[in-house]
Amino acid sequence: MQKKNRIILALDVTSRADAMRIVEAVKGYVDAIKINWPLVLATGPDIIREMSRVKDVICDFKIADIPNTNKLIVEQAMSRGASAVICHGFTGDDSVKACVDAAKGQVFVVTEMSHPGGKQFTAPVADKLATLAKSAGARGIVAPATRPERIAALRKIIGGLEIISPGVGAQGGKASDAIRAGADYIIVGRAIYDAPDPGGAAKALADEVKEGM
Ligand code: 3DU
Repeated sequence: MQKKNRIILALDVTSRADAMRIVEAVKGYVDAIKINWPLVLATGPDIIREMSRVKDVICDFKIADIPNTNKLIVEQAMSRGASAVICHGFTGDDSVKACVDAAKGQVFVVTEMSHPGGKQFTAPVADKLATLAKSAGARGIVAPATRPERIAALRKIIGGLEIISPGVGAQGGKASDAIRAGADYIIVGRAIYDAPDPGGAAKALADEVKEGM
């Protein structure tokens, strides 16, 4: 994925027509498309291939199972054109390594989650999850734009790994704060796809990202 606008679109819509319309409007302002269960369950797994023809696709399946099941899930995503996947780390190093092997390293591990409940169970172990991501050979981590100070702290643990950061807009985080704290990319869903003018909203965020650089 080309690091240009530093925005990953979270395409959490549930119709193919909406997905196509939004991607057409914003493709000049985002570097990748993140696909989660709502879109895949609504339209079928071939949407991964279809979107991958427009932009790099990250499959955010929050994979969290035993190593063999993780491997099977990752193989299905990658064979349909995904460039990377997102997995949980609380399942342990063998499960994360199974994802890393199956995705040839193209894995982001969830650390502290961005929503309020993320403080309950994920925040206390986030540093350990970041350490695990590094030792397992992952490409990067997912860290909260709603708590930029945590992005900065996790950056110190992972060094040069990538940070992709959800929580901008609808969850209250600011794009420029997340980038300034050390995020490589912000992940944005509703603030783009629910906007009356998704293209304009994505452009405004791209401008704001530049402010944070
Ligand atoms: O809040 P938004 O609409 O901008 O969407 C955020 C996306 O990022 C959404 O797909 C969600 O599943 C994902 N995500 C988080 O919001 C928080 C995390 O800690 C990890 C992923």
